[in-house]
Order: sequence, then structure tokens, then C-alpha cells
Amino acid sequence: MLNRRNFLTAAVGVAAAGGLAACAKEDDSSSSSSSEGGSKAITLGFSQVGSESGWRSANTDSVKEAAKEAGYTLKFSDAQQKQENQISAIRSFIAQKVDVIAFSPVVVTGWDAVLKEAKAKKIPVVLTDRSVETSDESLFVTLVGSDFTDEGRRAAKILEKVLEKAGHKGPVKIAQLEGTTGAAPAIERAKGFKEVMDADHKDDWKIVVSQTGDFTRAGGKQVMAAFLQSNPDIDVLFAHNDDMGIGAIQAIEAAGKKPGKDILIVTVDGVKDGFVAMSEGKINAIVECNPLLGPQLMEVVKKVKDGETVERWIKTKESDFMQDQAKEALPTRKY
Ligand code: GYE
Repeated sequence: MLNRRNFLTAAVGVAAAGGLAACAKEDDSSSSSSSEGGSKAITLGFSQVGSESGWRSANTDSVKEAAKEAGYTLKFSDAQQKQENQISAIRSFIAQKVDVIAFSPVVVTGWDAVLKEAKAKKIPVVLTDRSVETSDESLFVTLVGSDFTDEGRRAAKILEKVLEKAGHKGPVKIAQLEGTTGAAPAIERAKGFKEVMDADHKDDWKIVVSQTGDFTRAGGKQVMAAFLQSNPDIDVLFAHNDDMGIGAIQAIEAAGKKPGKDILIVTVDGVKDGFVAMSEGKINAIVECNPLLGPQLMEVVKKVKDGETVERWIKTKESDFMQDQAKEALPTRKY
């Protein structure tokens, strides 16, 4: 996985990718126009995770709109949350000799072989949203996306405020709805949350149940219903995204409890439906994770194709929201 503390400019990797990009132009037999000055239209192959959440839909729209705006030819492929579909899509982009490949990897491991194939054909790869774990850092140029570990930390910090506001005293029994197993945001959000918990709440907080809901509403609902069966005395739900939180709210209500009161809820993302649930008092706080990565991604893709140096990790700026900010913030939400 990308070293999250390493902000070094990946000069070597990027310079190599720039060279690669230049070669890719020559390789691309379908390009008839001159490539002088880097003005040739860019063909971008983009492999999306799926359509599992509101975040993902907003991200897809952002990528499509930004590609159109930039005048790129976008080859878009939806992997339906399956790694094998992403690998096939990347192989097909390589066969089509696209200029740059961008993808949001569904899980962190298992990419080396296909990324080596892209490298062999001199096609630079830009990661977007999620990172990969690889032994060879030259297999991708950069990551455009959020700091998920920090989101986990922020979730724990905002939970402190939520508990205080609710006047909760004594031990805190926490249920965690994890994202897709093996996905960077699931691993890192859990890690960041635990970090704060171990440092500051060793004695009072405890994660009593934790399971994946695969980032979907249906998953959140089903798993929360099971949690409530095994642990009816849960105080807090930390859901790795709004959609699972919204699914869980349905399960909590079906069990005759009040979400946001009997069970305090902190989620991540900040999609509109999350804000609606928060303005209804059912979610207590949301840690924002911005899906509107399209414009930044298109800028980076152009730089990579032109052989310019880019940072190894281009981070997204984000905020946190408490319930009392929900009504005011709702009309301003862009996704
Ligand atoms: O939080 C979740 C989506 O990778 C940041 O994926 C993304 C996550 C997002 O399904 O809603």
C-alpha cells in the first residue's frame, strides 16, 4: 500500500511514466493527429469499482463530466465490485492502447500482474480514490484520493463530541459496520478509529461487534439486524459509509429503537441522503469523504501524459459535520 506518511514527490516513477507516456503515443496506431505540444486528445481508460453507494454514483458522475469538460475520450467500465472484472477492463484498455489508465481498485492486493502488463506496454496508471498494496512502487504514478486512516481518526474524535452531547456516561459498546473486505477505505478507516480508541479510550470504549456490510444499504441493514440480535445493548454504531448507516437505521427502527438516540451513529462520506438522515436526528455526525475527484483526476492525467512531475499522493480536502450543522449544510451539498 502507498506509504501514507510519504509525501515525497515521486520524481523517478513519474519521470519514467512520462517517458512511458511518450512511447505510448508512438505505440498507439489509432492516433493519426500530431502529438506535438501534448495537444492530442487524450484517451483515458477508467475502471470504476461499481455502483455500491451514493458516494460511488457521485464519483462516477464527476469523472464522466470532468472527462467531457476536458475533451478526453473516456473508456468507462463498471466492475460491479469484482476484482476480476477490473483486471479484464484494464487488460482491454491495454489492448486498446489508451494513453492513460485510471482505476479505483476494489481491494488493495492482487494487482501486480496486470499492472506489470500495463508497464510493459508503457501505459501509465493513475490510482483514484483507493490505493493498492504492491512490492513495486513504479507500477503506478500517483494516487488521487482521501486519507482514509485520518477519516477513521476523525470518526473517533467526533464520537467523543457526540457522546458528550448525548450526556453518555460510562462504558461505550461500539458496533462497527466495515466496508468491503480488503478495500483500502475499510482497512484504513478501521485502523484510524482503533488508533484513537487504543490511545485515548482503552478503558471506556469497546468494539463489541464488527463485520462487513460491503458498503451497501442492504448489507448495512442485514448486518445491523444480526448485531442487534447478538448484542441488544449496543450504544454506538460506527459505519464506514453513509449507505450502510442508512441501512442500519432501518434495522434499528425495525427493532423498536431510536437511531441517533438509543444508538448513536457516526458515518463517513457525507452524501445527501446521509445529511437528510442527520437532519432528521438519525445520524449524529458525519466525516466527509469527497467523491468529486473528476476535475483533479483529469488535470493529473494530462500532466502524466505530458511527462510532468506529480506528487505521489494528491489528497482531497474534507470536513466533519455534527447534527446541528445538518439542516444548514444540506442545501449546499453537491453530492
Ligand atoms: O466511502 C464508500 C464507497 O472508496 C471512498 O467507497 C470510497 C468508498 C466510500 O463505496 O461509500
